[in-house]
Amino acid sequence: MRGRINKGIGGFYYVAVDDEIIECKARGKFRKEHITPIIGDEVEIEVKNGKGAITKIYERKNSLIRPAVANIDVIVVVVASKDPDPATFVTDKMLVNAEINGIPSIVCINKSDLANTAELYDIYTCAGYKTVCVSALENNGLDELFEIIKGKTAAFAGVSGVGKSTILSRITGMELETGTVSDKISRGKHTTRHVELFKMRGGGYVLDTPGFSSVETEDISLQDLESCFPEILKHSSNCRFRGCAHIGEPDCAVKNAVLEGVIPQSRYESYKELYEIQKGKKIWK
Ligand SMILES: Nc1nc2c(ncn2[C@@H]2O[C@H](COP(=O)(O)OP(=O)(O)OP(=O)(O)O)[C@@H](O)[C@H]2O)c(=O)[nH]1
Ligand SMILES: [Mg+2]
Ligand SMILES: [Zn+2]
Repeated sequence: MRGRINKGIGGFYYVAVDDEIIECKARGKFRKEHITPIIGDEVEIEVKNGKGAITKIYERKNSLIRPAVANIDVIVVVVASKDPDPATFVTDKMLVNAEINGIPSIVCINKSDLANTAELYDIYTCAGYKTVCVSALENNGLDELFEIIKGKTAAFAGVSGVGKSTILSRITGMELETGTVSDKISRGKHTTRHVELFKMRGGGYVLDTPGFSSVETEDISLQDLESCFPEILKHSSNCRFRGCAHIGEPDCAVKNAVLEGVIPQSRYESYKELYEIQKGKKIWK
């Protein structure tokens, strides 16, 4: 039987076959081959004596490491206008990881009821990302978001407390566990503990993921880093030097665009910080 992994807990995988969920273990051969099934995987399963086993993982269209998800059509990077304050560097790192893996992404600014969203909206539309402003609390803007993701497999990512599970509860009509931001901070824990895939009404899937406070970017060469920032890539062909890193070179079209406000300052800061991080990795390798 062919199915799709919905969630994994304590060594068990829950595989959806049509509308049935079957608890499965992964065959030992996967461990030997260092392959770990992940949520979103298309798999072949066998049921014997009431026990399910994953026997095959179909080739992944794509995958991400954090959150660990596979076969994604779009990543929705959620950021809150307030409570918690917008974490632009983490948001940018998530967008970079999506770019590295060739997965389209959009930005969803939640909690539009708490603070003005215009600045964030400008940053991410200038960067070239489709951006939607919503308030899960007041049920605002969710139709527009739904129109973008319907029929697709959409993974929701973003730091803890931005409201991923609240948005997904609205969209799926299910009651996902949510928790207040002050509670998350006082207990030092995020609410959603596991990645879980849900079917949407009218077709498509959404994946809820645990919010991390920090995200590592995957390895990428310094030359390729600019291609993970669509707005930087767009201007880089006008730099005086080929292979310009847009850090200290003269006549840099990217830095000029930052000065003119065409490239958002916070995006350029993220680029520079990632450039330094990747450069550091190279030295120690
Ligand atoms: N004011 C306001 N609060 C919201 C909104 N959306 C979510 N919240 C609140 O924000 C808090 C965090 O929401 P969650 O849905 O648990 O956040 P999460 O991103 O899933 O967090 P983790 O599972 O820990 O990663 C809850 O108290 C929600 O009620 C919104 O649009 N406006
Ligand atoms: Mg959650
Ligand atoms: Zn340059």
